[in-house]
Amino acid sequence: MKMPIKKEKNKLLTVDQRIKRRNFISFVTFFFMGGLGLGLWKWLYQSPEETPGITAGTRRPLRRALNKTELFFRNFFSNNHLVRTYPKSMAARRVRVNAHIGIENEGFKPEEWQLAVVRGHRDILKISLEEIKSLQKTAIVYDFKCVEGWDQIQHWAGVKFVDFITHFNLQEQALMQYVGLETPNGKYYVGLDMESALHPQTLLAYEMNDQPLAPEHGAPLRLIVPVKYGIKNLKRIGTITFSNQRPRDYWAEQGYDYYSGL
Ligand SMILES: Nc1nc2c(c(=O)[nH]1)N[C@H]1C(S)=C(S)[C@@H](COP(=O)(O)O)O[C@H]1N2
Ligand SMILES: [Mo]
Repeated sequence: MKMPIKKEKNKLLTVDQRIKRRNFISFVTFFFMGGLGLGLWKWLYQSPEETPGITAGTRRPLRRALNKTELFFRNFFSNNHLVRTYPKSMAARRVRVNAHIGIENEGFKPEEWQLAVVRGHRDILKISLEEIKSLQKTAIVYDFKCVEGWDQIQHWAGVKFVDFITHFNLQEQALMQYVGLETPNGKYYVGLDMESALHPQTLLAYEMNDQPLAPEHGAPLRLIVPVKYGIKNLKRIGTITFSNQRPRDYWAEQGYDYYSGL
């Protein structure tokens, strides 16, 4: 009769040992993972900040990861991809107005406005709205998306950016990597990769719903770049520049993604 009891005892012991072993493994794993996490955190925060300038300050490894994902998506969504368009009847009649940075009306005279295109050092081309309107007009009805979380189907018309480049002989400038656009007072500014600027759906728009642009929508001329979020769609363009370095970008300076593609 002794044997079964002993067996029973052994079994109990084994269960107990098992629990101990599990506990041990759990704790070791817990401390190891915790230590690893802490180590990574320390590594990140002891690594140098990225080169200051265009984008807001972050640690270099983080920016590197961001730039890699950006590159991946730029390769993935090539210029051949067109943004989905809609029939005109679906366009919103009451178009949302979102932000007014750089277009508050202190002293702005639309009738005196001219677009300044910086072709090179001390070489600025001035273009009137009439000249722009004399080029072939292109319209688009698409889903405008703002990073703040709203979207709306809107109808815009103007000249294709790529047609504008051809007409004003800016092909050489268009070989550069970036386009910079700024409001006349320089208070709002965006940088665009050249592929997106030359995308066949990108417009310099002067009409909305078949009417001249309202001031709050960026009269006399605004950018419509359907492959980007709203933040890049600069209202009231004053100056256009070309460069191989990223032009300054208002929201990228605040930490938003520089590319801001869809
Ligand atoms: N000059 C200027 N352009 C701007 C902005 C701005 O504040 N100032 N806001 C941008 C943002 S965040 C969005 S969503 C769109 C909104 O355009 P809408 O007011 O015509 O809807 O304009 C973009 N262009
Ligand atoms: Mo926006």
